[in-house]
Amino acid sequence: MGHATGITMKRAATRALAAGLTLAAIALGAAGQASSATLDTVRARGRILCGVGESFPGFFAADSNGRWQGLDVDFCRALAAAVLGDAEKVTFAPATPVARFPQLQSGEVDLLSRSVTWTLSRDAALGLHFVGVTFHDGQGFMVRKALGVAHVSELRDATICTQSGTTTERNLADWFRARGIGFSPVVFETAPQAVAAYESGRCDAYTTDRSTLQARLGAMQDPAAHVILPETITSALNGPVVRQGDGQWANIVRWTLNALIGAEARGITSANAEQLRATSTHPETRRMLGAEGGLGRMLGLSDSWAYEAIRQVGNYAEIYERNLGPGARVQIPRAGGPNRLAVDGGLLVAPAFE
Ligand SMILES: N[C@@H](CCC(=O)N[C@@H](CS)C(=O)NCC(=O)O)C(=O)O
Repeated sequence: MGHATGITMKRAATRALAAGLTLAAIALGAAGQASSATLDTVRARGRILCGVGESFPGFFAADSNGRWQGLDVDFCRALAAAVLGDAEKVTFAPATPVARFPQLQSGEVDLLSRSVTWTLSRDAALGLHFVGVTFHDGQGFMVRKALGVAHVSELRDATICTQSGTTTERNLADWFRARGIGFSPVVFETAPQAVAAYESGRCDAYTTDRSTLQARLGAMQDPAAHVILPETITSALNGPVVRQGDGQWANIVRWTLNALIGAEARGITSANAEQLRATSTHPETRRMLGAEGGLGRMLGLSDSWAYEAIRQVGNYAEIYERNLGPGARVQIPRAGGPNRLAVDGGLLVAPAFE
């Protein structure tokens, strides 16, 4: 009896503590929301400013009508739908890889969404904050077939074109140094300069993320004259970046990405989101679509934030297929690669919507 009472008392104490923590969390949440400088700025401006690169078809590139297209571009449209209720309320601001971090640090843009590789020094020492992974990539090499090279290790004393201010430049040096293989880097600020130099024969090889190699190969004068070597020398986790110190904005960007991936996992699409919001009985689907749970308010947004992102722009699979699937200008098959849901053998997974 005394024992049972002890347990009951402990339970009561635990409940009281939990209630206290919940209240503290709500108070903190409210304070956090009040201090999101970026969200306040975005709301006052009525638009999101999205930092992209100059041109990388499939990820970020203006089409013949001047409209930006790509996986990274669509992520910013989804964010605009989540935050402002309208996927079109976003302005794209291009910059070179060297200029992109100052562009974000100075407040010129609200985030970067442009194949930025997540590294410790960028995350910890540049005042930046990586929020997730939109595309799992890896560094590769392209050579002219006539060079007769089948592996990266055969590029001894080769001249290799790459871009400055990138992880690619650093990884290239690390990989060759670790193996005691000599080479000459030829570094350019923009991708078109690096590709043009390689194509004109100034370099024996061109190295960057494999997705870029694939995108550039299709646009070369004679694609059949070049080959992408089989080795991937490092993995590259690419995703959106915000400024450090605005936790609420980081959460909004992170959970918008989680919503796109989570929607694919739950079978929620742009076509069925409206119907599922009205009729689904699945608790997580209902919370994700704002039919119950108040999750949007916890982020400082409307409860229909994820619903608007999915309805207006689509889930991760729809965004991927639109920009990189069959029929797209650049095609990177999802099958067999890392950019599939974990349940399908890939690396994409979303935390719980609860
Ligand atoms: N992911 C690597 C490489 C980034 C990179 O080289 N990006 C190029 C190729 S996608 C780029 O932004 N090109 C467009 C431009 O130069 O404007 C990094 O974060 O450093």
